[in-house]
Amino acid sequence: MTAQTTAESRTEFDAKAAESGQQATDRYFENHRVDVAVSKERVNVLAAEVINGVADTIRRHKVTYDEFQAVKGWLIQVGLDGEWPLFMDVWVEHAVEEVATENRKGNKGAIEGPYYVVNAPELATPATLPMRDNEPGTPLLFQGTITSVDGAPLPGARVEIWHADSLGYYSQYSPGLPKWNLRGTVVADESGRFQINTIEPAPYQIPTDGACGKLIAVAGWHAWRPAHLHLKVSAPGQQLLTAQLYFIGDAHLTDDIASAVKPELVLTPTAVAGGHGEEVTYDFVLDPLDA
Ligand code: MBD
Ligand code: FE
Repeated sequence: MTAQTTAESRTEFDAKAAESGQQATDRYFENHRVDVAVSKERVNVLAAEVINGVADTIRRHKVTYDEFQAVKGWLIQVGLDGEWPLFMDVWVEHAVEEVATENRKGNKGAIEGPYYVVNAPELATPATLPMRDNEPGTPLLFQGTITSVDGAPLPGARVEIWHADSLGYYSQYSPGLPKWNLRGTVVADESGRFQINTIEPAPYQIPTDGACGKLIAVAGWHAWRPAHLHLKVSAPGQQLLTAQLYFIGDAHLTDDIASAVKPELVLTPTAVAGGHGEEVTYDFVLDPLDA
């Protein structure tokens, strides 16, 4: 299984972590549509409720001017550090995901997080994700079948997959990695089957050197997410599934800083007989578009 990475071995990562926050801001508009119309009625109700919620908290806890100015400075710093994507995805997205998928009959999903990139290279199954020569980490064969809710295999299904390397770095967000390292779009076969060769990611510590890390430190929280694979699974006529998969035995399954673990999303890999590394089968069930 993925070993717990110690704080000592993360020095280089920590030094560069603020850059991944800034990258997530710089790249956000490339990878997301934000020109979505939200009605005046919705903005009025939601903005007023959030603002009133803040005022209620201030009154209930008798927040002081010093605390108010400290928070204002911190909010400014989140933006200067480019960490709004990180903040939103760690502390807010899980609730949006729960609401968006509450009526789903197929697979449970999970949050997208800040490090998705559109248009990762297409790979036929059986696929090996782009990785460096001697990419560190336990080899992992991840395979499964993609079906509809009535059990029919889905031809034309695709698995977009992206994950951190064995030190917790994401390509295009941490410097020094090949552009598409550990990212790919795997095209399943006619019976919806896919096989992906990769390596097991490390548990992930969100950047500790920026404003989000400061909040975590002063609140006495920890910065860890369990090791995870990110996925977007799609097929013609089916709803896109955004999910993450975790690994049994991970120390942070029960206290993910991003509140994004669900029991249905935990993998139990087994040792490959006579080989090296691990393998695991996980099947995806997609909901129809019109549901
Ligand atoms: C990640 O890799 C992640 O998945 C989330 C949700 C937040 C920060 C880093
Ligand atoms: Fe992640």
